[in-house]
Amino acid sequence: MPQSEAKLPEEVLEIATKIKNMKIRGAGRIARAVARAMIIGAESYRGNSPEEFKEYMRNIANVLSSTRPTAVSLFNALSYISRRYEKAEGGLEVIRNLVITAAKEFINYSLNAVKRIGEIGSKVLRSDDSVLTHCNSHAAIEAIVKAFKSSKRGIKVLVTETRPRFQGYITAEALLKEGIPVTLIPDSSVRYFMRDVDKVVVGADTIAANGAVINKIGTSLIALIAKEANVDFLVMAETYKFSPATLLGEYVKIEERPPQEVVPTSSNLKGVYVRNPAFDVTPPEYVTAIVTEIGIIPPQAAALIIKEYGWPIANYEHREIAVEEDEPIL
Ligand code: RI2
Repeated sequence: MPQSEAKLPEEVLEIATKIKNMKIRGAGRIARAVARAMIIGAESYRGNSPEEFKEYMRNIANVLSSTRPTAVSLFNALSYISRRYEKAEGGLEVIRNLVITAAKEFINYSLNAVKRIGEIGSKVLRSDDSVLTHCNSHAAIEAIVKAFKSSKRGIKVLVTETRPRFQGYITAEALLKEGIPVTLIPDSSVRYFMRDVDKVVVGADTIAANGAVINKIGTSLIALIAKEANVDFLVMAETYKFSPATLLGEYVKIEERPPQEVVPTSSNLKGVYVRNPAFDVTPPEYVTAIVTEIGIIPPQAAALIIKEYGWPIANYEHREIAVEEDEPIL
């Protein structure tokens, strides 16, 4: 049997499973993880046909692209890599190297982009700002920590719990480790606290061509409350979080995760329908600015970023529906 049809490397499947069950999570980290999986896949190929190798890499990319549907960073990473080897000619080693080089380039680019966003984003924060953040965004944390370390020692942070997966705990821990004063608050208390907030700083999973920000569920409610209170709402997002396909009219698929994340199976709510969307959409008019690695832009400039600095239009799309929406699960 050709290796393209054979079992894919265990390590690659493990990365896919970890993305699916959110052991690997965060849009940037997911993108770097699929790039790493492509490297592992390329290095593990034992056949000798370049065409069969391409088919085998396609299979790996398909497995990776069926893990989670919303963060475009995953699809942009795969497209960046596949664009390099799909049309290439040459022997197996030439093609294999193209995959590995492109994947390494993506990982390096991504790590540097997060750092750069930290530098640019940190300048927007003032020395005694009270910042509110939601979920766990590496880019957002990078900006807050960088600001704090560059002598803006008065900064303090309100962190939402971020139900149902409580990623706010990871953020609170990370900020605390840097010595930043942190207060953890329930998601539902955001309006209660907004009067004490100077800036909201969040990450993004995807940014659409019209500047709409797709981020962790609850983000749009926070944006609404920030707007009401006249508080700046800042989004930290690498350019590979911008979705090229939305420029061509495609909608962003919102992931619905298992209802058991919301209600434990042990509960006695038998027959109750439970919905668990992981993300929501914040319209551009609620976003003050988006901080990217190439500079700060108004959300209305999202289409320009896609056109000028755009990542190749994703060849990949999510092929699996995570949850049957209309089945009672308990
Ligand atoms: P960074 C996360 O999604 C959160 O929604 C977070 O705001 C976003 O990815 C961006 O994270 P999830 O994977 O790339 O927790 O900034 O569902 O780390």
